[in-house]
Amino acid sequence: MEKHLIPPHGGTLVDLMVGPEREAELKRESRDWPSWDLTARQALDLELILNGALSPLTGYLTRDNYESVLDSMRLSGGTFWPWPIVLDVSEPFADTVSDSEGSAITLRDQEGVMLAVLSVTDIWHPDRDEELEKLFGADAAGEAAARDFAALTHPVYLGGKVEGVQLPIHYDFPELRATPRDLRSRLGRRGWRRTLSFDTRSPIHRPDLESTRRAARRTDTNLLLQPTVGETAKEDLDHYTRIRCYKEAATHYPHQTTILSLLPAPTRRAGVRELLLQALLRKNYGATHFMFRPNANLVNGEERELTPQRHEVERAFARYADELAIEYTPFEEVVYLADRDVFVPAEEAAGNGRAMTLSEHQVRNRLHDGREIPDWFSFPEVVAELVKTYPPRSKQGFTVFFTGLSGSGKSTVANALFAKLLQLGGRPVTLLDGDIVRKNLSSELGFSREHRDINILRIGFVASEITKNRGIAICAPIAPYDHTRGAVREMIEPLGGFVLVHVNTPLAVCETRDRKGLYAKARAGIIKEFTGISDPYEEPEDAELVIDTTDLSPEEAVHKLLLYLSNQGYIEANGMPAV
Ligand code: PPS
Repeated sequence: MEKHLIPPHGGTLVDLMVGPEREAELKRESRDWPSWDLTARQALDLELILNGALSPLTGYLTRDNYESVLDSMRLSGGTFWPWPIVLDVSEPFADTVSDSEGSAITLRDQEGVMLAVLSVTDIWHPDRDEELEKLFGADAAGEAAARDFAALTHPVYLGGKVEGVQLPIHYDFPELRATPRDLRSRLGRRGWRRTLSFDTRSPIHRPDLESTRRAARRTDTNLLLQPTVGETAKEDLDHYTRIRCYKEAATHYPHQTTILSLLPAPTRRAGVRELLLQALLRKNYGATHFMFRPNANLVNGEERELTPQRHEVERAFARYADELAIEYTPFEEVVYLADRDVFVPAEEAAGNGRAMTLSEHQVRNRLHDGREIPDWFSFPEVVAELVKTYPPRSKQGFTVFFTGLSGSGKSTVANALFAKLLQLGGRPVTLLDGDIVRKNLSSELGFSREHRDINILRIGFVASEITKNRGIAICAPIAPYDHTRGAVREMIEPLGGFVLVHVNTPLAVCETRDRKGLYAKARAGIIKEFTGISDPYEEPEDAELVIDTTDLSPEEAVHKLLLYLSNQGYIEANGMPAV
């Protein structure tokens, strides 16, 4: 161990990976043990336990340690420890584990690969209300985070020592995933005695580069860009894009002054306690200083600060300064002064009307609308990565979802739209017509409410995959139920566009057309549960477009649709065919 580096928490860097002999023994013995498949969040915790990032823990907290941590942020032996690391499991699983001495379980990843063995010494039901209050506090932000945490956490806790067989596998960016041991030896080789670990959940743009370089100068440290890449919230940038952005941004720091290394940790939005834990993790990786970029998230369309107030953080870090040993370094926001082409601390620029900055949300909006990200704000390579992930609407995927009675003209208009969109070119187009789907994807289904729902959700799933991958899906089932159409909308909207088209040709017209002779059969009672005759059709109230084909030709209907898509930015207006 490099002597001049900061000592790990508790004095020794734990390594829980076993040698080949013990591994073979554990694999043999584990055949009769219950297996727990770790959730993504649990796999992150386990990785940090196994690789020593959670030193001095040698497994999951026992019950007395858990209670002590909850009450006083200390392990029962007195070591400072802010957050309870326990394994949460379901009731039925807990029933299969006996709490007698020596009962062991196998911990596996989602694919069933054996990662570790837990020798269970404690099994208990936590008092959830008490736990949430102590961990998350009582303010509104804490409350929302606590709800999410509770929803993701199983009701029974297990504690005991862990032996590692295999570190969780990451196929992406392995070169950026140093263990605490690896990173410490790297810092040692470079002779870095003072290292500032910087955490951020958003991409690094020019102001962040400026802030971090200033902070490193202020604290006389070298810079470790150590973003947390664990699970992400729904509204976050996916971690592949984030990491590609970090790699690009890292090249803009002066050579040899900065290291980029990922921290595979879950994010619980749990305020000060979580930040204290984050600091300990980073200390175990060899950092002497810890800085994070305050995190704002969109809550009901408004940007809301999620990290606790600066004075609260400072107070907590000051209180435990000796035991933490790693120092807290506040993040100083900078703003851009265009007339001088410089960044200055936001405080210095107070009152200067020309000071410029962009929030994460504003960046996202600009990308969404296909507007430019200015050069003063970011690096071209980082912007290029973001544009790949947040293409403007004209390059996003979308779904046009027709709904309406049998014979209303859905299929005809859908087919005409299909042809026009192919003629326009640029994106792959898939037509999921009701009949085609029922012949292939849903061939075993009938027309009960349950079967219709399964059918529509299948169509929705396929359309969502197409939309996600930037294609165009055109669906044309009857889809008679509002609730199910809503579920499809929810599936697709986060991935691209969703346009619900109600083809509301009146029943009488559909029945008169009766191309397939089905209405006659339905009236005669030969076909049961026929939509509009003996089965309900719930008219949509949320359709983006309503068309009635009684007096509208397919060409006219398609023109209406193309106009809508072009106004919304999904297709380029100049490609619009003339009527
Ligand atoms: S649903 O409700 O969305 O699952 O229906 P969908 O998959 O679009 O299938 C509708 C086509 O199936 C034929 N058909 C029936 N429709 C409604 N009710 C009953 N009971 C029924 N039995 C058969 C009918 O031809 C529909 O085709 P379209 O193209 O809509 O006329």
